[in-house]
Amino acid sequence: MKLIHDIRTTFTISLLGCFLLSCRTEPTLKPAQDLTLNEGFVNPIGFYDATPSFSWKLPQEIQKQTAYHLVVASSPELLSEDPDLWDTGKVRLGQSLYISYKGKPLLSRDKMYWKVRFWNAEDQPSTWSEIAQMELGLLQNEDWQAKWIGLDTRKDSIKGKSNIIIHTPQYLRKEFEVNKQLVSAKLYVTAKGVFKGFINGKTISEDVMSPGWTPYQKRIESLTYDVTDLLKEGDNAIGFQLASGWHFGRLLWNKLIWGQNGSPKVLSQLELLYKDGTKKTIVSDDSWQGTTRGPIRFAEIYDGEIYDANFQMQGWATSDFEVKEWSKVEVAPLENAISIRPKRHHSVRQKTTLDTKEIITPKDGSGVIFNLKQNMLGVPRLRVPMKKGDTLKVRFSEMLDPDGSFYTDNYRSAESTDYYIAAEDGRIDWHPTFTFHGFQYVELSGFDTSKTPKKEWVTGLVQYSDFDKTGYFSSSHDKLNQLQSNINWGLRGNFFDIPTDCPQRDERLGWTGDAQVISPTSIFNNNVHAFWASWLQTLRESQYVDGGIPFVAPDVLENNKVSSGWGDAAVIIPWDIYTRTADTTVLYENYEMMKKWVSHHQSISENYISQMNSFGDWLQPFQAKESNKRGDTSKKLIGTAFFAHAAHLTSKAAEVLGLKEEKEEYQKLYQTVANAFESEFFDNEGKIKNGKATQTAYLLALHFDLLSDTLTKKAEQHLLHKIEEADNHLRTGFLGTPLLPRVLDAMGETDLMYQILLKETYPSWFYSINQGATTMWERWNSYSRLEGYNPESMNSLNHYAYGAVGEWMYERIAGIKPLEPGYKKIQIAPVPGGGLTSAEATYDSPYGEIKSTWKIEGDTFYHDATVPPNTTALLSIISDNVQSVIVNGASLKDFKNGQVIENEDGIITIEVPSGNYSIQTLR
Ligand code: RAM
Repeated sequence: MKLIHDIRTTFTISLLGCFLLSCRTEPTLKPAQDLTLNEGFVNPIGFYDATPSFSWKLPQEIQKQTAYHLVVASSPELLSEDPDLWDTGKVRLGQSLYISYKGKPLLSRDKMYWKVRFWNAEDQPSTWSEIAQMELGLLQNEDWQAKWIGLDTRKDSIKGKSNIIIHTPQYLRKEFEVNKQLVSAKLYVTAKGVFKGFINGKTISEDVMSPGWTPYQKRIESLTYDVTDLLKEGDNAIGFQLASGWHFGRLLWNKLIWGQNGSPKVLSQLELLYKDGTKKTIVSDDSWQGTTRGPIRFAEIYDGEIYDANFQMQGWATSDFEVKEWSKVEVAPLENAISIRPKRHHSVRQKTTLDTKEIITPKDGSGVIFNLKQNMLGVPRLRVPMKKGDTLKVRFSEMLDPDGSFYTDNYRSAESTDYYIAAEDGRIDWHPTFTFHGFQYVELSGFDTSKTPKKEWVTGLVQYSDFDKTGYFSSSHDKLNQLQSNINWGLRGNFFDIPTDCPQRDERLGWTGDAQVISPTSIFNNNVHAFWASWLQTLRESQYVDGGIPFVAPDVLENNKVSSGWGDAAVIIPWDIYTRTADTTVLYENYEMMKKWVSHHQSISENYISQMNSFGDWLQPFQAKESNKRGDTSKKLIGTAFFAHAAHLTSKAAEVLGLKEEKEEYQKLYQTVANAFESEFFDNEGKIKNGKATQTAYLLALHFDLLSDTLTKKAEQHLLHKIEEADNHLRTGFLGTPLLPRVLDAMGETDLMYQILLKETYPSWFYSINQGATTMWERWNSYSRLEGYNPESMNSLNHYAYGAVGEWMYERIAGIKPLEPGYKKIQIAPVPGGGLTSAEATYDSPYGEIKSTWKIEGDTFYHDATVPPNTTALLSIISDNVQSVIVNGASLKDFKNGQVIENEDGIITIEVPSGNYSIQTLR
C-alpha cells in the first residue's frame, strides 16, 4: 500500500517538476568545462577567499549562453538534491565569468562543491558540468594554535658581507603518533624565512622558496598541503629545513629589512581527521627540536648555498632517527600586526629543465664550463663525480667574454656561487634549495679530475611561479620567433613569486616601472592573472600614507621616494588586467590605491605640471651624458603625462565600478592636466617646447591622448620625422618603448613599425639577438660579440622591459586584440608586412581559445580564425571587394553567419559570432 502511494506521489511530483522545469527537451548540450574560481584557480585547497567568484567555459560549438544555473553545496552528495550553500536557480544572463558567491557564509577550512549548467540561444539546457571543489585555508590569525618556532641563530653572531648577520640554516623536527584510522591530514604552514617541509622523510611539496615574498611586516602567506598519503598509522615525524630567504637575507646593496631582529621561524599546524570523527592537531610549539648541524651550511639568495655532505643526517625527518645534540626551539606567539593569510597565487616551482649543450674546457686550466645555450633562472642539478673531502665550486655566468673567459662582474656584489663538500668518493646528485641564480653558463671546479666532464653533469632546473602558458606566437621570420622566445624567457626569468627586474645580481626586486611596462605582454603569454592580483595586494600594502608608490614592492628601499612612470603601475596594471580578463575585482581591490596615487601626483604638481621625480625614459639609447641613465625626455613632461593618464584610467575604473560622479571628476582632472600639458610642452605647430624633442615625448603625448585634434596630427608628423632622423630606429628607453608600436599602429604606420622591429642594427630588438641574446636585456647594448660586456655594472641580460613589444606582435602581426574586457568582443585584424609570409597566434582567453593564423601563397592571402563561445569578433579582411573574398568556402557576399559592418580604406570588417572562419583573399 505504502509503496503504491510512494510511486504515485513520485510520479505526480515528477510530472509537476517536469512542468515547472519545462521538460520540452532532455539536455543534450555538452556541459560547461574548465570550471575555475577567482583568478583561474582549479579545485584549490587552502584557498584565500570566502566569497569566491565562479567562471566556466562553454563547449566550442556553443555560440552563446543565455542563462545559467549554479549550485553549491558542502558535500558532493548534496549538490544535486539539496545544494545547501547556494542555488542560483536559472539566471537569465549570458555571464559565464566571475559570478560572485552570494550563498551561506563560509569559514576557514570549509569545503564547497559546485557545478553549473547553461542554456544556449535556443534556450536549450546543457547537461550539468563535472563537479568542481574548493577548500578554504586558515583565513585569520585566530585560526592558528601553532606558534612561531626556531633556533636563535642570531646569537651565533656570524657576519657576512658588509657585516650583515648570517643565519645558519636550521633543521626542525617533531615526532607524533597517528593512532586511529585517518581520513585526512592537512598541513597549514609558513615561515619567516624560506622553508622546505618533510613528513616521514618525504618532501611535502615541490614548491620552491616558500612561502614567497610579501611585505612581511604586514602579511605573510601560508600554504596548505594535503599530506594524508604521507602519514601512516603509528609513529610519524615532521621536519622542516629553514633558511633566511628574503625575510632574513641581505637585500639590495647590503640591507637587512625585516631581519634586523630575531631569527628565522616556522609556523606549522598539522590537522588530522580520524575516521571516527575525532581530530588531532600537531602544532609547532616548544616540544619541537632543532639543529644547525645539518648539511646546508649556508644559504643566501644573492650569494648561493654551501652544502657539506659530512653533515648529512640520514632519516632526520623520520621517526627512526636517533636524536643527538638537538636543541629545544625558541617559541614566539603570532603578532597581531602581521596577518597570516593563504597564498593567493601559485608558488614557484621547477617548471622545466635545460640540458647542457656544450662543454668548454678553458686552456688556462680554470674550471670547466657547461653551456646550456639559454639564459635562465633557477638552480643547476649537479651529477658530478667527486673525491671524498673535495669541494665542488659552482659559479654562474650569463655570457662569456669574447675571449671565452667566465664573466661575473654584472652580478655585482652577489657571489652567486654554490659549494658542495663531498663526504665520499663517487657521483653526487645535488641541487641547492634556498638560493637561485640567473645563468646560462655553469663553471665547475673541484670535481674528480680523473673523469672527463660529461654534459649530463649539469642540468638547469628552471624555476618560476607555477602558471600555465596561455599564448603562442610564431611567424615565418626566424629572428622574430627568437624574439618571441626571448620575451618568454624574460618572463620566466623574472616571475619569481613577484615580478622582478632581474634574477642574477644583488637586486632582484619588484621594480614597479618594469612591471607596468610588461604587464599586457605577460598576460598574453601566461596565465598570470593571479600572479598580478597578488602582487597588486603587495603594492597596496606598500603604498605610503601620502599616496606615494615606492620604487619597488615589497618596499625594501623604504625611502618614501616616488617616480613617475614607476608608481603609475598602481593604475596601469589593474586596468591592464581588467581589460584582458574582465575581472572587476581587480578594480574594486585597487581603486582606493589608484585614487590615492592620482592625488599624490596632484600634490606634487604646480598648476597641474608635475614636479615629480622620475627615472625618466630609463636607459634610452644615445642619451646625453648628463641625463644619467634617465633619458633626454623632460621629467616634468613625463610626470605630467603620467599624471593625466593616471587620472584618465581612474576615471575609466570609476565608470566600470558604477561611480558616476567620480568618473566625471577624474575625467575632468584628466582633461585639465592634458590642457596644462599641451600648453606647457607643445607649441602651435605640435612641436615640443620646454624640453628636448624625443621620440618618447611625442609618444607619451599621443598615446595618452593629451593633445587637441589639430595638434595631434601635427605631433604625429614630428614623431615620424624623429624616427626618420634616426634612420627608422627606435630611440626609446623603458617608458617609450611599449608606446612606440601602439602609437604607430594607431597612426596606421604599421609598415614603419615593421621596419623598426626588423632592424638589425643598434638600437633594435634584433641587435641583441645578433649578439647571441636568448632573453631580453636591460640595455639595448648590454653585450656585443666584438667588445663583450657593456662596461656599466648595471647590466643584466635578463630584464623583461623591452619585451613589451610582444603585445604588438600578437595583437597586430597575428592580429588578436581585446575590444571589450576579457575578449568578450575581439578584434582579429592581422596586418601582414615586413616581408613575412605567415604568422600565427593562439590565446587561451577567459572564454576559450582564440586563434589567428595567416599565410601568403602566391596571390592569395589565407586567414584562419577561431572565435571562442560566448564572444563576438570583428574580423578584418584586407580587400575592398566583397565579391573576391571567400569565407568558409563561399563568397563573402553570400556570407550569412555575420555581417559586413565596414568597407573602408581597403579593409572589409565583418562582425561574427563564435566559430571557425577560413578566409581567402586575392591580393
Ligand atoms: C634598475 C632596475 C630597474 C629599473 C630601475 C630604475 O636598478 O634594474 O630595471 O626600473 O633601476
